[in-house]
Amino acid sequence: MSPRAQTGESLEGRVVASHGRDAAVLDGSGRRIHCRLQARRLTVVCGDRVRWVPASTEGGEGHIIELLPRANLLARLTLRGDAEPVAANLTQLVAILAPLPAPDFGLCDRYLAAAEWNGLRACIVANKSDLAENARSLAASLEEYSQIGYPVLFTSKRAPDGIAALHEQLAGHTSVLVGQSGVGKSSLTNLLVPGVEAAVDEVTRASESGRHTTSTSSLYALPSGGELIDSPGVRDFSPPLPASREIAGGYREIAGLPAQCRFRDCLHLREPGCAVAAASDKGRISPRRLESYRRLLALAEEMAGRQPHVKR
Ligand SMILES: Nc1nc2c(ncn2[C@@H]2O[C@H](COP(=O)(O)OP(=O)(O)O)[C@@H](O)[C@H]2O)c(=O)[nH]1
Ligand SMILES: [Mg+2]
Ligand SMILES: [Zn+2]
Repeated sequence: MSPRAQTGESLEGRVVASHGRDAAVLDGSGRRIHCRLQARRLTVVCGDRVRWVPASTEGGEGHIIELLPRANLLARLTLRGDAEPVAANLTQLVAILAPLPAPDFGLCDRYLAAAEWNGLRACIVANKSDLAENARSLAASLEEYSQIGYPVLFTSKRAPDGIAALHEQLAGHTSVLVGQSGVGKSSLTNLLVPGVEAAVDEVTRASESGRHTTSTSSLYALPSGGELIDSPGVRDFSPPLPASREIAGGYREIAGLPAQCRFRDCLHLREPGCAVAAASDKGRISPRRLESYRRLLALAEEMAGRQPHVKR
């Protein structure tokens, strides 16, 4: 596009839904504008700040011409090894688990690691607490997370007090709800955001022209002043991985251990004099979390095209 076409016309907005080349943008007065992406190379996700230009013909339509700098970006690794953006400009990640589908704690660890690397606050929500028997064993498994400082909240679409506590946790934050398909992200969103169903319909309609199916994220304003992003369910998730020595930064109990390993560059695998392995032997670090860290490290090495350290 020529620079002249942009002059004096572009406005700032916030992406509240995106789907292929279509996006819904909130303008300064809270009006929802259906926008198309102007340039091929542009991709936007929920939470993005953009500059857009109203279409000359109809009202309520426009083109996104520029993506403004992101404070942070939650992304996922695709099977091909590319980083695919999920949501931007977040302050909190909410990892949701449930007794059903069977909880995947490795998945939860990878979400939490993504939060740590992005400097986001994080908490865990154990949903479907009405499924009594299984919910109790889930609660027991989640103790290792509360021990390392992650708030663990218990919710059910049938119990208002859990929802009230979740409201408090979300107040004033831009939060993304993440977790396996079927844990209840959308159900919780419906309980947290009044009138959300209408907005969901609107997003679906705006994207009907697209060739893709409906899985998409949406950002909603919370009554408490925060914002909530409901992300599409996943079967698996890994964030793009940093260099090997930075993987531990995704595991706060490992990163927070006073540096007492014999080797300064210890990766806490099988090095002699490893303080992390010792802490795990003494029960101060969860052996499961340490194993989860080692698996993620092995994946990082594999992605970097090196021989993994762990060969057994
Ligand atoms: N028993 C029970 N079922 C729930 C609860 N929350 C959601 N569900 C059910 O779990 C299924 C998946 O919910 P959904 O919100 O679509 O999950 P999402 O894929 O994470 O968005 C639906 O059948 C919901 O009715 C809950 O608190 N208790
Ligand atoms: Mg959903
Ligand atoms: Zn070590």
